[in-house]
Amino acid sequence: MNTFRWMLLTGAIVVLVAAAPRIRPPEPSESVAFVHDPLKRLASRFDTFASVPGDPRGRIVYGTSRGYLHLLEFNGSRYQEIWVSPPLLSRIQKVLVADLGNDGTCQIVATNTRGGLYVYDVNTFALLSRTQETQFRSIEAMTVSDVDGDRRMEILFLSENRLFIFDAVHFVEKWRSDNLYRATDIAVGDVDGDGQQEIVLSSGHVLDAAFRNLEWENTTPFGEIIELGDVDGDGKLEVIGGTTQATTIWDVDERREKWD
Ligand SMILES: [Ca+2]
Ligand SMILES: [Ca+2]
Ligand SMILES: [Ca+2]
Repeated sequence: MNTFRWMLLTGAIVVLVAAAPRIRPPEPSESVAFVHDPLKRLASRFDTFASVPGDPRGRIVYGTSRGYLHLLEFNGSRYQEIWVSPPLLSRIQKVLVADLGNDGTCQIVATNTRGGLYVYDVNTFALLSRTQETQFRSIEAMTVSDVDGDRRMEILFLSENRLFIFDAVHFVEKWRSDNLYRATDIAVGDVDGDGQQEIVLSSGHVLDAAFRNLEWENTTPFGEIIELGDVDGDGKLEVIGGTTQATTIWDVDERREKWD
């Protein structure tokens, strides 16, 4: 092959390569998101996984059947464990991370099967609060929400069917229900669109969040698990109840199951 032909051939190859559609390598943020997602997904699948809200370090907390809390941090390419709690004596059944005091720092709230409720600082890992050994025998459901409107969170939980509200910052009992509710899940939100929060129990009970009087009792439980969401876009939250594999939706303001 003479030099001229050789130049033509290499020139053609260069043109062809340049013209070929390129497979764009993933941007760094895309690959981060890709690695993040499987673990973030765990938080939506398991009550025992929770991500630290708005955390640039992508931290995730989870609790295990062996009774430990683990905190993972994303280092840019993978998760690394940066903390393990002391043994919390029994199976961890629920983990939440929230800014309880509305001061910009988050806390871990976890419950175990022996009625233990623990609050840890997510930055220093200090144990901030815990229930005493014999204080509660079980905790069936737990959430955090500001139910009295002072911008700081309360911890709401059901123990042996009684609803308790604890001040999350000072960890003192603010209220307990006289009534018993056979509920396995709890959520807080304005489900009737009147601008006031309600406490919704999976047992089918809807309580005013501030005064805790019963606003509505459904004829059947909402389900094993409940979540609140505006699924019809009318600006009001519906109660979505059922199991992980069965969904029913209630319009609380209309006090009926939502029909398709
Ligand atoms: Ca509050
Ligand atoms: Ca309301
Ligand atoms: Ca709605």
